[in-house]
Amino acid sequence: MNDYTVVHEKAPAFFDRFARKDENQHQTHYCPGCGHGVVHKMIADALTELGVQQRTILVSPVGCSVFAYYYFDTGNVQAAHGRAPAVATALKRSNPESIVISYQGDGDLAAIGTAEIVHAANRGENITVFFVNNSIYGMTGGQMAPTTLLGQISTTTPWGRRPNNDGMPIKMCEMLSALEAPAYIERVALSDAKHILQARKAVKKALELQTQHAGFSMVEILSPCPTILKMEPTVARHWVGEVLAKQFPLGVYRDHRAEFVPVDVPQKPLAELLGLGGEKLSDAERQSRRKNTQARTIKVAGFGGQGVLLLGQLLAEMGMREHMEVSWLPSYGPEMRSGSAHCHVTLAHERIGAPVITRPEVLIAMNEPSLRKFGPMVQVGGMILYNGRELPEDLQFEGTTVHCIPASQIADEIGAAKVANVVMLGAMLEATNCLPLATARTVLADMVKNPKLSEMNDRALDVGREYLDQDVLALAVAGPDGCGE
Ligand SMILES: Cc1ncc(C[n+]2csc(CCOP(=O)(O)OP(=O)(O)O)c2C)c(N)n1
Repeated sequence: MNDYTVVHEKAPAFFDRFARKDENQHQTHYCPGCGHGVVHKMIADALTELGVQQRTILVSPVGCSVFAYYYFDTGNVQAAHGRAPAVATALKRSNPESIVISYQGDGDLAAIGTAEIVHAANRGENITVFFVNNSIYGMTGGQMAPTTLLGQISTTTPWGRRPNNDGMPIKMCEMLSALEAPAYIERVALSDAKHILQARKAVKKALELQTQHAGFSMVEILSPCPTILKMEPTVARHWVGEVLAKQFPLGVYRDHRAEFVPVDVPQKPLAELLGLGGEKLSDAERQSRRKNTQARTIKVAGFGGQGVLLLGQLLAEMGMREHMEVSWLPSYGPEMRSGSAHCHVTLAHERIGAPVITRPEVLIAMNEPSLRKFGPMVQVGGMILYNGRELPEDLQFEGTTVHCIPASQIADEIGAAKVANVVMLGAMLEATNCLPLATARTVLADMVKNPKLSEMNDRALDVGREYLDQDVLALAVAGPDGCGE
């Protein structure tokens, strides 16, 4: 009698139904005999066996790998060509408990994405990479890949790959195992049942190591691509074992499980590393500090040279010192000066999901083009602080409080045009109460070393606040849609 049961069922980690047009629903995206489906099944089974499906995020970049998100009932992120290890790094670092998989083809990983994979491996990122090496660019119709064999014909090597023209096939396992950080690297092949079982084990082991915080793991899977190689599926499978595996020897290239590379050591908070108010706060202290601050999404916009990006940095710095979660995302043209520039600043009490702000609560518009461009994006109930005496006649922002502060003019009177951003900072702090004034003073003093400028900044901060106060009074008379004056 058998002591095992054969179960025919869909792997639980797959969706019940994959998204295809109804007339194609009977078949997957993959060609008959393609290795991707086999690798999918191995990963899906391993996720179930390890009980990690619910916390798994799969990154599928460009190539036939991209179809993976139609099948895996996990978190799915699509990455640009070659960038999956970088995206996986961000996902893992921001969600350390997640299990992050980078699922890549050979064109993706070993050509356009060479830098990303090398550096992710070198940093010992605690992610798992499944590298499906079918020796060719499959999705785009058979161009040469870095792993194409010598003499192998492809659409870009019609006479066969020649070393003097096309270089030698790149062996990624060998190359990455020259680095110190990776924990586990193995090459397997989908050539026959025995090797497929070996591949299953390797896939599971790589994922298991990630659950143990062991560091970077990668399994290279030599895989058939019958359509592009123009072979019958069974012939393609044999070719993988008899030809491809000769060039890319199977085996374990790195296994640090026993030594347990300590790449996941707890890190100090950034503020502490930078020597910025890095005191440890208890939850209660943090809670009470929150009373001094308010979460805000802020966009600062103007032209290069107006201190737009610096103003964003000052705000982020202040938030950090107040133990807030902060992000600062700059955006500027290639010009050094006078091009448009803006930045997104999030001051939050919770972890920040994404630094991009599409609908800011507060806009600091340092010039008219920025006001015109970003003013309409401000949230209803939000606030615009405009560097100008009054709004241009044709502009109105319904449901938004607008304060006009002639910051550039005030800055000139103080003695330096460049403190206009600090005038706006003073006004903004007064209008929103999002950060304590004392913190602004300390940050300015720490960041601006020139004593004369420092004095002017202090003055600018105060004048900005005072101007805003008058403006609020005037607003109470004029109504919320215009600038008070
Ligand atoms: C930036 C960029 N360059 C080129 C392409 C075109 N492109 C799509 S798939 C692919 C090759 C993928 O080959 P591989 O990673 O080996 O995956 P396979 O399809 O063989 O599984 C290329 C070059 C693209 N989508 N994006």
